[in-house]
Amino acid sequence: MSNQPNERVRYQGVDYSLIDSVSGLNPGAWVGVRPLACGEGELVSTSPADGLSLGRVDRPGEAACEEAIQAAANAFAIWRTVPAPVRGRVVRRIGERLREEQDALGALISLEMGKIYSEGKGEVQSMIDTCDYAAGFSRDLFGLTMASERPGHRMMEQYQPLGPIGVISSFNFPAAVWAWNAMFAAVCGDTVVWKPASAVPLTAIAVQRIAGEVLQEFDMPEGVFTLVAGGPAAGDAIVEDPRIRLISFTGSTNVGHGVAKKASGRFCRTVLELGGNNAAIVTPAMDPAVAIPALVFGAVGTTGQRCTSTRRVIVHESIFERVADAMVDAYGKLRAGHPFEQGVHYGPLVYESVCDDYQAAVQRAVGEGGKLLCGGDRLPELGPCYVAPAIVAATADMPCTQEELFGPLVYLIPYKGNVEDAIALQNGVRQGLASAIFTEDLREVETFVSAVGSDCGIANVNLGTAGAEIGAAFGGEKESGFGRELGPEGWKTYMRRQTVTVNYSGKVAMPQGVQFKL
Ligand code: UN1
Repeated sequence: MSNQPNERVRYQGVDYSLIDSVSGLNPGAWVGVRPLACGEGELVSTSPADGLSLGRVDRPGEAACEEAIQAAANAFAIWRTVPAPVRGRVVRRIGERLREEQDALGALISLEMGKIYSEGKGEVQSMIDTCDYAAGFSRDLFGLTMASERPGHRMMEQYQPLGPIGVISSFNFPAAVWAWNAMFAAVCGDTVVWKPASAVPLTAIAVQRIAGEVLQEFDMPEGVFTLVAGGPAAGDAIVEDPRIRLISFTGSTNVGHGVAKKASGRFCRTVLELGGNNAAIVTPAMDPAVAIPALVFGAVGTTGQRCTSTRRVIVHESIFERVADAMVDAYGKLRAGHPFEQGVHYGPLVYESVCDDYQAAVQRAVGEGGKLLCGGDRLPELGPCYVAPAIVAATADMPCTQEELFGPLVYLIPYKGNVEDAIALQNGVRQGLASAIFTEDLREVETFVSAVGSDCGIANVNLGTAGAEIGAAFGGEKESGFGRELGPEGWKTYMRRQTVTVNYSGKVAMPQGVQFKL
């Protein structure tokens, strides 16, 4: 795939076609295509790729948040009555619009967040696929009927729209996290209030405008999709507001913990996609032609800024040197650079301060006894946000290996013994999002995916930890979060489950043989 965006995206002059203006001030809050009055100060969105200012955002305050949430509540009253397959048509149309805008939106994602252009476009592809998928199941949303123990009674369960939901998304998938939640929710009859990460407000504004235009086209309520971008108070406003019936939060375990506490305090449903500390096990029965490229993409792809990125490679001691050499060798072939540059494997980290954290983490690993095999430096010739990915030979007892660092730092950890010993190391952390094993040995594969195997939400065999497909449920265990996005029956998360019992017998009957005569 070319790393060059098409001519509609004028790099540097920046006419992304999707945001209002670069010289002007982009409103941060929207109800459909209607901008709200903001005025809480200005946020400048700057590209980590080259430090260029991409656009200015007028930050929403409390009043704008209130207006957005109320609009979502008002829209819900109508949207829930629109037949689900018709809601599905709206979502399908959003998918069509995203197809048309894939290059421009992919480029905006790459510039604002820093991922390489093929990943920027890939993120939009994931949104398109989600729209197709959600449009398809808009004719499902099915319940079951059950046999009643009472004569002349029928029992069934059905799924009803839940209400306005809040999507609080992360910087690393600035558009797709919204789609994964909002497209499912919209088909289910929910309305969506979106609070994106403050590093990526322009991408959110572009997506909001596309979705808002489709609502207009279908003459649907503008408040089905609302946005509050760049406002410091927006996250709390959504989490604490009783009108919001579900919070889907993607971000750090730390912040997620606060969200979970507040939301559960008011008995609000949550989906939490939090940090991973993902391991890949490499056994002596691995195929290096499969393992090495997958390990490198897992650790370095998206500059190590996926919650599914590979942080730990747990290698059998007998092949440790071989795997370490092969990885160092592969890292030598990696090219960092501007996301639009041809042949570049990874772009910048999102902020300069993240580079400081990254270097501190490398130092810490060395301080705890790790051996730096390669990388770890800044690449100032490229810009202040670029770093060279690091490989550290470590041991599982080093405290740093228990924590997630959001960047391209991977620990190579030896294991002795058999696959059970490797699995124990893998599972021996607080997180449980994604995991992988590289082996051609059937016994090892089956052990890894058995009840005593990986304890993570995702268990991959002969593929890396990162790079999930939307057709399967996505989510983690332990400190990596709660609930699932996407996948079969993923829609149930966004609906209210209701048991219905109908008595057509003309008589009164209690269950369990209870007698109650008047
Ligand atoms: C993937 O690895 O393809 O924030 C998906 C994240 C995740 C998505 C990762 N919610 O990184």
